[in-house]
Amino acid sequence: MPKNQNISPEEIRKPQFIGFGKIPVNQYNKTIEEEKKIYTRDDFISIYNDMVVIREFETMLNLIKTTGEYSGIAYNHPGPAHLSIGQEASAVGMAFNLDTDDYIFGSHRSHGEIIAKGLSAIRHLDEDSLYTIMITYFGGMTLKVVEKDFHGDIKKLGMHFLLYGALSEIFARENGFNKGLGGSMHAFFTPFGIYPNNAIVGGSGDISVGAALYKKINRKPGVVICNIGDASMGCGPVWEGISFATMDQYRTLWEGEYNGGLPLIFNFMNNLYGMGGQTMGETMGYGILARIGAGVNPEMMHAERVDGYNPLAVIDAFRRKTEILKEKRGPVLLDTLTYRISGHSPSDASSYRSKEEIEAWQEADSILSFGKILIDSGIASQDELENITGETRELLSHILSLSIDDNISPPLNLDDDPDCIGRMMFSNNSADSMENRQPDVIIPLGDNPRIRSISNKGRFHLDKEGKPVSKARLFQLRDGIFEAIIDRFYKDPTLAAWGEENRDWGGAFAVYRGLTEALPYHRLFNSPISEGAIVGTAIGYGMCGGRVIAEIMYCDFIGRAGDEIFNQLPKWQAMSGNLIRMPVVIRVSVGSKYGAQHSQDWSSLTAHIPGLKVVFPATPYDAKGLMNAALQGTDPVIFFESQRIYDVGEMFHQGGVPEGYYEIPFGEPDIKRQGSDITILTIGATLYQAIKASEILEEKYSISAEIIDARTLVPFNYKPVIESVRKTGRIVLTSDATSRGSFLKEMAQTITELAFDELDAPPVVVGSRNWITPAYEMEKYFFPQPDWIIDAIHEKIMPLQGHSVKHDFTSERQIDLNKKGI
Ligand SMILES: Cc1ncc(C[n+]2csc(CCOP(=O)(O)OP(=O)(O)O)c2C)c(N)n1
Ligand SMILES: [Mg+2]
Repeated sequence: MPKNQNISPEEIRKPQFIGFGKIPVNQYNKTIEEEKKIYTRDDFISIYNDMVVIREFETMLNLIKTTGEYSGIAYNHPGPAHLSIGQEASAVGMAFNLDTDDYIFGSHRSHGEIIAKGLSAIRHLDEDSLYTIMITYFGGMTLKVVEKDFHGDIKKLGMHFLLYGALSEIFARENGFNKGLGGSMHAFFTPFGIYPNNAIVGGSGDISVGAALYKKINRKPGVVICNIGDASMGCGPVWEGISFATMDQYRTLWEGEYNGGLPLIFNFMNNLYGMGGQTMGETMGYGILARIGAGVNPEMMHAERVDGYNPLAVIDAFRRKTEILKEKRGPVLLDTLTYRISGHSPSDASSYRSKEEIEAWQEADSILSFGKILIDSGIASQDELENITGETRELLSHILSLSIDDNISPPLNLDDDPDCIGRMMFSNNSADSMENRQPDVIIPLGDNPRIRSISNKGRFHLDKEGKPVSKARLFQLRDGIFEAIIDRFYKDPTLAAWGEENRDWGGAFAVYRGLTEALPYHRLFNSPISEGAIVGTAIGYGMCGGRVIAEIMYCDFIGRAGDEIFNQLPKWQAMSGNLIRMPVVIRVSVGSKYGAQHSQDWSSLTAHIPGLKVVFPATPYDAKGLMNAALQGTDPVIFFESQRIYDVGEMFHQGGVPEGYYEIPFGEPDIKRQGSDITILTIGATLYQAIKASEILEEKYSISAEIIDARTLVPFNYKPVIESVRKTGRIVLTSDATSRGSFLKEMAQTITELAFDELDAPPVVVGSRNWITPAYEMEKYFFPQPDWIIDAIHEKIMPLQGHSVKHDFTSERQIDLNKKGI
């Protein structure tokens, strides 16, 4: 059923004013006597202890970076260390009441948050669960180190484990929480609810929204906290994430228990600076960051500024705000005011702020002030607090010596296993579904109107008499993709899909027609026009354990999701030490007819990035089989679809497109036409131009061309291509991508290297021109045409008897065009 929310001109054109309510700023005013009724003595001591542990941990790192030693232990750490000395109260306050079902995401400056959340998780877990987590993590290799000669209880062991796992990660050791592949800016530990920290400023701004969606859509307990800096409020992914998280539809359209806001807090750790830029007074205009919430939705995102120099104020705010989330009234925006006493990094000379300012904040230091409150109110003695500091120093010296010992904590052994990082890029799993429960659907699969109409369609392009099937009766490429997707929606309860026109409209190019009738809102919904967040939320959803299909309407728009596609989606599996799974399929439609900003094939850009699987089917049979494989796997897949061929029928696979389930393995090119004189390797829709060229070559020049459809760009098995070249001695490569720097060039170079002795001529690339894509009327001058392929063969590979060229493919022209940059 399409939604029915009529927008009446009469109503909407009425005059009115928008009113804004008050946003609380530093309104916490409880006395310690009042707080004593809430917290036990142990709670107070824990809060103090956790702040001291963070402070000492980072002081140790600072000393190592600046003096090369800590407590007489020398070490050189060449990597980054963005310290949060001064910000401890905000981290401890944030984490204090969270348990392992609550997930935090962070930034480049998240050591403090990791430690605070880890210590809080240890406190919340029972001993058995804690020990199970530690003993099973990477087969217990991290635990083994801290367990040796350890005396104490499991909780204390947990603390050793946390600090050792985090520090070894920062020092790029295999025993680190992410096998040393995350490092200081990305370290995380999901069993404690510590999700990826992000070195890209604002990177968590949309990923965390996906995590909250995962919890909501799959009815998982817990909330999500997105810890990001004040300066990240200038970043696109943060704004897009906020838009995505505050869509009206969660309340207006999502039904039953799915109705209501996301369990998410955007927690801005507001230290008032973004490197050297002062966010209040210089680089931003919000004055008080919490103001931003006022404009976003009528609830003003329940925005509030809280004094992050007082841990009790922060705990109080988080307690109140998580209640709001539990009532499904989220998301929330918190402006947690704090100060970074340390430099941005240890090499920062703090030239952008005055000594007086730093000293004033040092004087107000949260650990000193909180310690004083504890002493003055009789909760702890000076000696007790000093003991905490002394014991922490001792513990950290011990942890440091374990982490830097090359025998105890070596880095990954790339000498013995040179491919180990490479292998961690992918999981290469096969999983019918990500969870075992009944999927939420509205109607039985057999009742679906699209399924019914498809059942009457011709699954091969010719009928039994060998006559072409009419377009209206033909099973098209878009039907192949649809069949694979709807099948998975009925198999995998976690599968959800979103994009700009996914519901009602039926997907921008009608691939999803029939899904709206089948699926409730929480499994298929329209997103804001936020390509970054469309992909970013899919990443967060995937890394938490859900399978997802996100749609980018035109390939040209992947630029808008650049960071998400290039920096986030491909990397988290490896940066987790291959523990995280990323069952995320990004469907990208490659346009035509719509000119320079809607008709570009950018598959090469994605194939260049390690960690993505890249697919580009050109036939209905391949489209269905490859989509099935994409949805069966748990790796990120960029699934390209050409708008030129959404309506083609199956011409190659005898028997047509099977009705049942089948997979086409990634990486295997397919011979679409047998031949003996020349090989033509195609990517995407150009297959059909190559077929026409091969028919002309046969008829006019008696040349038999073998056509290989790459089908997948990454991974790719070169063997069948080399086999073909061994037979033909010649190869042309063609696709709709502009030729300079394209994946065709990569393939041509690789084939030259692998089959040099088999080749009679160099591989020749026939791509699109290195221009803007012109209007439809001029497209034939831009995209490869059959006669281009023939001219290129004539001029570069073998003269064709009696052929006269129309297009200049000579070496001279190639040099000239390159010289001109076209
Ligand atoms: C997209 C991006 N741009 C620039 C940087 C370089 N950089 C690292 S931290 C930082 C400042 C971030 O400020 P804020 O978000 O307030 O966090 P803080 O460092 O204050 O904790 C910058 C500009 C980056 N890592 N990512
Ligand atoms: Mg900042």
